[in-house]
Amino acid sequence: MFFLMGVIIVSAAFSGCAPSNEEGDFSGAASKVYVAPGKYDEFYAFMSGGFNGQLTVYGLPSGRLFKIISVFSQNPETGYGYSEETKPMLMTSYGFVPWDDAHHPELSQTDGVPDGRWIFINANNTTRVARIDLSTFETAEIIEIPNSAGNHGSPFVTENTEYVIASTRFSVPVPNRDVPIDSYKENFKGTLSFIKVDPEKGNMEIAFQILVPGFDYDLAHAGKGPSHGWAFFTSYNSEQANTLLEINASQNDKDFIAAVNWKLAEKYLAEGKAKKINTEYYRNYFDEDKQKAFSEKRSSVYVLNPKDCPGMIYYLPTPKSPHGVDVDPTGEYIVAGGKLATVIPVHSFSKMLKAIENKEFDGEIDGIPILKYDAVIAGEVENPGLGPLHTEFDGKGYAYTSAFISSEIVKWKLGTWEVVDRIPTYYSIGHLMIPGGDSKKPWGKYVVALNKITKDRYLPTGPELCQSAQLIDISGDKMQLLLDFPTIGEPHYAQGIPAEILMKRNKKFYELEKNSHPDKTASEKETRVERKGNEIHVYMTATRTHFKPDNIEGVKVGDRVYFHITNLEQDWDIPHGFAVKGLNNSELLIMPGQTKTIEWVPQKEGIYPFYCTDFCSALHQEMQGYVRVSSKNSNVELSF
Ligand code: RUQ
Repeated sequence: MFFLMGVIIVSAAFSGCAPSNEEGDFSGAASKVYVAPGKYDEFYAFMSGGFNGQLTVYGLPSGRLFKIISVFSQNPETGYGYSEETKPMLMTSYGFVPWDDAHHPELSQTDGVPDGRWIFINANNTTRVARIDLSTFETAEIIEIPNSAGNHGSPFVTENTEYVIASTRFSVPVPNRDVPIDSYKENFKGTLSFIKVDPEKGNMEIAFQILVPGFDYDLAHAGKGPSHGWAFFTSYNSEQANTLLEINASQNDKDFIAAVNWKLAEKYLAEGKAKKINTEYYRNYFDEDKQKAFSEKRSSVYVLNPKDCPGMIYYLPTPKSPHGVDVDPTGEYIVAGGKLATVIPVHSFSKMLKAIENKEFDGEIDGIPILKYDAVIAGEVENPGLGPLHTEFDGKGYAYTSAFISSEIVKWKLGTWEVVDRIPTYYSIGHLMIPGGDSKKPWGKYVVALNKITKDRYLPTGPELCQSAQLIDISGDKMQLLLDFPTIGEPHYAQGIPAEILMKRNKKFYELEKNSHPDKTASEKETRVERKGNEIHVYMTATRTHFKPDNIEGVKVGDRVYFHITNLEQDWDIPHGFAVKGLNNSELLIMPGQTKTIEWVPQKEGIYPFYCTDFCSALHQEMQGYVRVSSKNSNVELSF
């Protein structure tokens, strides 16, 4: 969350909003969100985990939480980031970074419509983008973004997921180096990154970056339909201040949306116009055949400079520190959230093309022409509430904008720009989400308000309260509040998709036969324990209702013990867990057909029980065993 309005946030939360005990009309609301036992929700919703670093999966309209997908943070519930198979996922050029601040999930699209193959999410702090496979709901890949700091305007997709786009919130020296901070204006630069996505496998590579003046590039969205081939990025701090941004970065009347013609950028790249910059970053991926993650180091990236690439990028002047930028389903309107502005400016893509043709410029910055505001503006929404941030669309000609300071959603009509309805939110809404609401084909039945401040909405839980979302029915003329539900971590953006699209793709288990993990144990006959110097490798199987082997002797204090456990089950919903007394990092959770490894270094002699941590059958409580640990110089033989 931006800190610019810290002062206003507090006052809004205390006084600006209606109290939550105000009478509301909730008639019929209960039956609209009630999903009878055994029935399914209509939509999946994916919510950013914020500073929790993960991605959460909810059902709509019930607001029930189904899963926390481990992405950027270690998760002891599943062993993610602790098991040897998943640790490489969290490698970066700064070493092992097992936490992040995840903001914006974005579904992959085909023809501008969410297709349910993958979902991407950004890491804001240690600049990364993850891709989650929606057949397994597991993180398949994480790529680090070089020459970036505060990977906030990310990871939005182009119409056919050709690219995931990303921008730097903080400008920094490119390449990064030791310079005085007050040399900001001369040394600090922004980058706009284009990450190529393999159309079949989804693998990501940084195709190129565009070097831009040192503003703060905040958010982004790609064009669609007529604007396919373009991408739009908001920026603030065109003053290029490096201190006290709340005063110094809000002086200019207008900041900018950067409009990038990425098809032309591709052409310049092919013509060799890009410079290769040396910089280190990682691409990590989970190989489903080997059931193991791998890290690959990259050492350079291609960077295009607008000065060498005429026509590749333009600035659209946009009032007062814009935050969100959203493109309507037709691809014609580019809506900015001017967070300190008194109107919502809407730019026209077709007017923009004309203005470029007619060279209606108002100067330039570092080779980037600035288009005239009047030449590109389609309209301004008046009286949009205070602090407009983000806009989603219902596919029926209406737009819904979150107003952070006045805590409300404002519904307005595309083309006439008139406000037709508004509804308070509790409190301080940031993003909002309509399933498919940033695509060509919104499923415009609900909008979810993602609120920053909870205050008195729930039973109090000490100073720290849960984060919160609200479900609002938008099927009629008037919006109707249906449900409040808590979220895990600060909810930034979210995505939604009809459940039936994802249910068709769902994988029930991993096929044991396809598992080519080097430490797989294919059957109970192959189970064994091996010593290699002071390493002990336990090749163990798990199946209802026992581990094999279940009695291990001959381990010595200080040995590095690796439990490589293969779950032999081939059935849905039968994971096995594993924990041994004194194991000080995490348990393991092993899906059917998977192999997982955990390292354990016993410190004291004695008997150490182990057991299955995830209920699996009537004899779950019998699924256990013992390790005998002897002193360093004992002569107990290895046996199992
Ligand atoms: S940001 S509001 Cu990433 Cu708008 Cu949270």
